[in-house]
Amino acid sequence: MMRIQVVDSHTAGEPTRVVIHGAPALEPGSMVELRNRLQQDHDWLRSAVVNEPRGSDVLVGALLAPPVDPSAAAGVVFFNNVGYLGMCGHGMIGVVATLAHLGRIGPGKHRLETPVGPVTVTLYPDGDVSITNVPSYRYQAHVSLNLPRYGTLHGDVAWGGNWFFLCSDHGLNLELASIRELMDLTAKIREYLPVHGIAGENGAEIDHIELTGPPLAGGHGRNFVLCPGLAYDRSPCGTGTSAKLACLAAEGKLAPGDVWIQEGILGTAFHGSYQPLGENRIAPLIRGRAYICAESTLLLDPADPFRHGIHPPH
Ligand code: PYC
Repeated sequence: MMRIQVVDSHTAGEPTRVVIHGAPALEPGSMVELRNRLQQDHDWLRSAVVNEPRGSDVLVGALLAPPVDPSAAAGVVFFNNVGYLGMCGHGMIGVVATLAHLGRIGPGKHRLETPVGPVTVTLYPDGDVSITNVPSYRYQAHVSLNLPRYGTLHGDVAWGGNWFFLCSDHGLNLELASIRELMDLTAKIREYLPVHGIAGENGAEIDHIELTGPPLAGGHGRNFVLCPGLAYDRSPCGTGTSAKLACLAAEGKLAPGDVWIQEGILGTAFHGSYQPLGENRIAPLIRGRAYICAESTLLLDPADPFRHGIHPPH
């Protein structure tokens, strides 16, 4: 029987499962190298940890690894039901809460390495966590889409640690009652973009779709985010909030240091602000809170045909 120890948390409703023991030993390296090795040689770990029957499409996994720079608290590789994520905002808040729960870090500033660059985090004495995310930017503005049944829609392409298409003229209510329509439209946008050559910088695939709209719970804006494996983010999405901040900054709609309260589809919120970095880049600061909800041992029985998870078609 193979045993993998995990700690589960949720950040504003979105779950994170951190693998703390039992993963295959990987040769030390940068988080890009580790992610590539995991993907090439041990992708079963990703699927066993986050997919059914132990997980679900919505779960984001995180593997802790020794950092390249020994002064960093940890390295992290994030993954989901279909692959790997460069960065994950809610997941990073979950990782920090998990490291604190395990007694590996205390309140204060820490650095963590990710495949898309180092991230500085602050753990506050009350349990809140803020992340200074990787440099974020709007890459393209007001891109037109012509979607059958929906007509002409527009959106911005932005980087917030993952690639996002952010659309505000969708005409839908950003409420759970509209979840089927929200899923349908965002899945159609997701399909449309590569077919029509709409991509991030250097042709990068845009794998997160973010619908934005007015707040409903006292914040400044609300969003609905479709993730790469076609699950929707229950939280306001840390990298999606970073992409939104980059667009607000590019439009001159939010001044450096001013707070933007980003609601997600459940009505939970992240507090965002930014500092300009020049050349249209910003350093987003995202503040939120994760709650630890389980400490478990996953059992992988060699006789179990689903020990490496069920791979649904996506
Ligand atoms: O919080 O950045 C985020 C995120 C990405 C995918 C799911 N959550």
